[in-house]
Amino acid sequence: MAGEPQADCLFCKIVSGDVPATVVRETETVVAFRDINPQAPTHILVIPRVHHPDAASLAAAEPGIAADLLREAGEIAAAEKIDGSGYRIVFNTGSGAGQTVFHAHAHLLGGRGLQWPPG
Ligand code: D5M
Repeated sequence: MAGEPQADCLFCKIVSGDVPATVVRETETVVAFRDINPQAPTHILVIPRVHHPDAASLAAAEPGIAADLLREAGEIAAAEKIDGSGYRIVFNTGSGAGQTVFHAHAHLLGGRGLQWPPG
């Protein structure tokens, strides 16, 4: 069922604690942890506890949690002190855009210059 934990989902396992992660923030609705393959000095993934395959699906099903996720990303950016120089929030959606984990997640990237357009 939509939102329920999926046995084969890596990020559901991080939410449950079955897979370890370097968690930087947890709330009732979201968990944030450092990306295992960082693309910037600060690279944090912010995910909902509930399972939805991508950000748009999450927003359609649970808009309040999608808003929580964005607000927490901004608060983490401030806590990591990357808000002054600027940061990026990225939702890769679909394998053609580089999505490899099909549990909604925001990449929070900062701490270096960020090019536009992204690759
Ligand atoms: O982003 C999926 C991201 O998930 C990618 O940047 C690597 C990261 N990843 C994969 N496994 C882990 C673990 N175990 N801990 C932390 N980060 C992880 P996507 O947009 O789907 O390509």
